[in-house]
Amino acid sequence: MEQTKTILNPLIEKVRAILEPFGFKVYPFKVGRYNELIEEKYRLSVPDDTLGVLVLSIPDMWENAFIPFVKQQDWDNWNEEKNPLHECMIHHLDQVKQSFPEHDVEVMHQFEMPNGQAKILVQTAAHVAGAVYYYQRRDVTEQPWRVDEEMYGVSFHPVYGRWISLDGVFIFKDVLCPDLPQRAPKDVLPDRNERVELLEKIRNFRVPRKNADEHEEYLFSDLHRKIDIARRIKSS
Ligand code: B12
Repeated sequence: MEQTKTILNPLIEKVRAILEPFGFKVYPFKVGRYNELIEEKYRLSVPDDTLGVLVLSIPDMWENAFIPFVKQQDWDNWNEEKNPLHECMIHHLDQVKQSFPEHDVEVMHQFEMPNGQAKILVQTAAHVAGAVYYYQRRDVTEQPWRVDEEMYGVSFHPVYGRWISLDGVFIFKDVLCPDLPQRAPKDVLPDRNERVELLEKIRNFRVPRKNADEHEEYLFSDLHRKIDIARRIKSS
């Protein structure tokens, strides 16, 4: 195991240099801080001081990563069971893994659901990494909802609001980061009523740019239509 004081900054900078040009952002965190918040069944079986790196994408990812990826694919032979955006994520996150042959890196994608259970809870990971505040029911005082009403939490980015995707996490299994400072995420909605509104109806909120229309159309389409959209992009 390597202590990270000397290697942590260059390591994170290297991950940034690989991913940021494509519209991704990366944030380190200590896995123990993630594990201590969540139920046992979601915990990652690594020592508490293990280095995790959260990856999220901002709207630029569509033009910088997805469209170029789509243009490179052979759509006549596309496997119709594969989600093009997921394949794009696999491609880019694998580039990072391959750039660290000296380390034991596990890539966990947000869409991985072995046995129907998310492998990684990216909203909690993004919160402990200080990247994005994860607003949950528990963050609202005097809750206006029934106890049995399901309210999903929302990660709300200080700049892009909801126009982000929390894509996954790298676990550097052989890198310990006992001295990594914990950064609190920016609480951009300290007001109770704003939190209620966010959880009830995710809104646009002072954002510099939203997802492209085609990006949104993609996200809200079934797989068949997603592949059609990718084919349309390729031929445009
Ligand atoms: C399964 C899933 C769904 C399911 C169920 C949703 C759910 N939240 O359970 C369904 C299909 C309904 C769904 C729908 C959508 N989803 Co969804 N979904 C997921 C997925 C893959 C796993 C979520 C999960 O299983 N959570 C399990 C539950 C138990 O986790 P939890 O509620 O957060 O509870 C934990 C925390 O409370 C934590 N905890 C406890 N105490 C504390 C204290 C603190 C301080 C903290 C931080 C945490 C914490 O412990 C709990 C676990 O033990 C995630 C990606 C991922 N891998 O995380 C995306 C994800 C949550 N979905 C996302 C999106 C965008 C959507 C949709 C808008 C998609 C769409 N196009 O329609 C809809 C919106 C639904 C809605 N009304 O909000 C985004 C949310 C982004 C964001 N800004 O928050 C995610 C993160 C995917 C992504 N790429 O970014 N989704």
